[in-house]
Amino acid sequence: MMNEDFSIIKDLINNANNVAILTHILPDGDAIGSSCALATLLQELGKESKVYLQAQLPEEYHYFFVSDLIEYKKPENVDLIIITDCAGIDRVGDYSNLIKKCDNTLAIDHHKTFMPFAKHNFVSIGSSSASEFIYDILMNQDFIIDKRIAEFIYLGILRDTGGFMHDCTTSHTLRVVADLLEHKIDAENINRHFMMRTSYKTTMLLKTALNNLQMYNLGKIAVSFISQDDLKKYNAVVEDTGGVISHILSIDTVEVAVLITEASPNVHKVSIRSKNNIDASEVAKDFGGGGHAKASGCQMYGQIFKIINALVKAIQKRI
Ligand SMILES: [Mn+2]
Repeated sequence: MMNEDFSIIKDLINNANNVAILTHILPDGDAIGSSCALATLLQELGKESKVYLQAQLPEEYHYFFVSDLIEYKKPENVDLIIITDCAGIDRVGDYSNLIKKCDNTLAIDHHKTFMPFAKHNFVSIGSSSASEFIYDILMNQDFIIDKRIAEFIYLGILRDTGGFMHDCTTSHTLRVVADLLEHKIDAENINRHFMMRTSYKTTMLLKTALNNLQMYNLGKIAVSFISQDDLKKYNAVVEDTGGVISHILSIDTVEVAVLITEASPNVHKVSIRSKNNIDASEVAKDFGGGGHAKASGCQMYGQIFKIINALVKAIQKRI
């Protein structure tokens, strides 16, 4: 069933004693925020409830004290499973088989691509985040939201809206945020910790990328690279380059930014970002990759100068 009355959700919660909360693998801020908000609410209602993760909680979320909410063992004897921020069952990972076995399952999501997989499925594609949608459900059903729950919901909205900058940020989103601020949440510190914090490794990789920056077509195309040696020098991995390409794209003249990272010797991970007219996914497709119009990627092999040449040509023919 899809998008029944929200009162079904209240009934499911009231009738449950032990509730497992699941979210997507490689959880992001919305996954952690929405699932921890629900686990907190359920515990406050006197239920047994945990968020069951399949891998260690990423370090940055240690900002919140969540040891009472997170469990790494497999859920047992649960009578309700709630799955947040998962567009499909394939996003659930190893615990997806539990959903098939459990009688009461409830999916709450906000993705356009949502495919129903639980007994009860609620999706709101107009919501910025699963966290925003959960706030609306909780308010609609007169659940009590305290400061702790409000901070988790704020985290989810903050991250999925890119700090209220992405176009999923609606007037309603900001009204929800206004309500959350009424709970005296520590928005300033959450903003600083989750939006304005970079590791030393990433900062050094940014320095490297800026040193290696090359501009083409009167500054419309910017290309940079990070070698295996650079990664080793800072004891970094490809994932540590996160955020570097957005710095390059932020340069005023730049229409297309490319960052090439040598993931292993002569194997290069290429990230392409575009501001306006040039379709980054088309460029990536030329080299067997793909993605979206504004963000795409591909993998390329061989010498760095040849790769740069090929990529610049592929972008120039689209300018
Ligand atoms: Mn989300």
